[in-house]
Amino acid sequence: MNITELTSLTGDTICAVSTPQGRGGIAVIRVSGPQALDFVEKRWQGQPLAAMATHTVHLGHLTDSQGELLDQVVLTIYRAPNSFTGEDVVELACHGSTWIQQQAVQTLIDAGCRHATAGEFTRRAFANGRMDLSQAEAVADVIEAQSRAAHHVAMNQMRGRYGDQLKGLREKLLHFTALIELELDFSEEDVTFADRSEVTLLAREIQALIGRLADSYREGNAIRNGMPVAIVGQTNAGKSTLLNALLGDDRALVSDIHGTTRDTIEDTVIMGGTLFRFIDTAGIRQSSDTVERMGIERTWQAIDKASVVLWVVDVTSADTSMADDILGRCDGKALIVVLNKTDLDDDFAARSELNDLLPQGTPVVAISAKRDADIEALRDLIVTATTLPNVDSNAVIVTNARHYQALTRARDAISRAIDGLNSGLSGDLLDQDIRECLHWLGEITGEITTDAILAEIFAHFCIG
Ligand SMILES: Nc1nc2c(ncn2[C@@H]2O[C@H](COP(=O)(O)OP(=O)(O)OP(=O)(O)O)[C@@H](O)[C@H]2O)c(=O)[nH]1
Ligand SMILES: [Mg+2]
Repeated sequence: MNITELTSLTGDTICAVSTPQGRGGIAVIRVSGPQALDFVEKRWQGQPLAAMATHTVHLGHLTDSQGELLDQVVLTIYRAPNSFTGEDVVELACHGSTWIQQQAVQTLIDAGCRHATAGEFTRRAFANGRMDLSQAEAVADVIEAQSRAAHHVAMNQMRGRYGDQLKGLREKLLHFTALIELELDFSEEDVTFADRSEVTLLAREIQALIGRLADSYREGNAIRNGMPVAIVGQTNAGKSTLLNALLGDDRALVSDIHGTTRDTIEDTVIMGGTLFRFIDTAGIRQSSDTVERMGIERTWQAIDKASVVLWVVDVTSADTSMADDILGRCDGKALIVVLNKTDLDDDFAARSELNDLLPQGTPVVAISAKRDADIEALRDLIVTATTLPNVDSNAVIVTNARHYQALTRARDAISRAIDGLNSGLSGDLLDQDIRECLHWLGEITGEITTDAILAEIFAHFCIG
């Protein structure tokens, strides 16, 4: 389905409560569509809507279909095309009782509106060219953002910086195809494009730009879903107790039985303005139990995916035999050694042979997870050990898994084109790779998309 067909779907007028579900001081009901003004007029007592200028605010009353007064409301009018959806939009701010909200929506439906589906307002904004698909998706991210960093990245995307970069890439690719086609035009005369170096240079530039965007996803994912911090160590070291202490919640089961945690347990918390995702793991030990071994395999995977690794060592039974295995997996990650149960032995750090095993400069912190002692010091270490992306710069950071997938495919396609250039592949075959690259970039901004993809994207919106 293309955009023109989509637009024809937007013929009716929709309404929905746009503020969160439940009771509140006020609630806002949004109406959008070609008959928004007519339908609201039927239930409105106040200055006629037809006489209102766009972007103005009016006090009046909303009635039910019998003409009974429902509420005093504040009406804001946005005339097409200068509205969020690009259609005529009316927003009614009423008192936020759940009954008023229900009745107000009901009376608008009786007047001719249809109840909006999830994401429909934003989908219309996209269909009417008010924003590209990446911006529409950013609307959901802005609503979902739980930290300053996530908010900043989503705002950047919603304001279109990302779309601009993709547009720039698209233009470069089109220039590339033009150069290749020029070569094709001359192919009958058996002349190859005199100098392919210009084309190769351009292809490399495109590859680097796509690569930078794709690579930013690791950071982007951490910003959006939480910086992953794996809590690992031998069984009974106090990992689950530590998870609970960091979360301030009894999230994981704790017991003195070795091997209590079998599967990874995750939860998020904001520290220093950043969202962290703590992952408690199955304790590492030799085990003949199949299920426990599966759990320990997940522990290693959790380390691989983590940005920060907390290696919890029980000072009363410190076993350093796993040091090599753990250290060997921590390349490029922030490792913090957490000496736990110091309430039972507070002298361990001084006489520990662990110090010789650790790479120089590895931060070591002594705590008691059970007594909640020195957890704050550990929190500080985690925050400082994490290299947070500089979100204040305006660099575009990819946070969306769908975009990452499309970028990876676009990168594969441009890499194939570069290989083809190096091996003297004919122009028409190069052209295919470039068109594929264009296709994947177009999927991100929504120039190329299917109705199924759109339905999937917008279904994840709350009403909005
Ligand atoms: N004295 C003391 N005991 C602790 C401390 N932290 C944890 N414990 C105890 O150590 C035992 C094991 O704690 P868990 O948090 O279940 O240990 P774990 O590392 O998650 O163990 P597995 O899930 O089996 O790998 C429990 O009895 C805890 O109460 C501490 O700081 N001091
Ligand atoms: Mg545990």
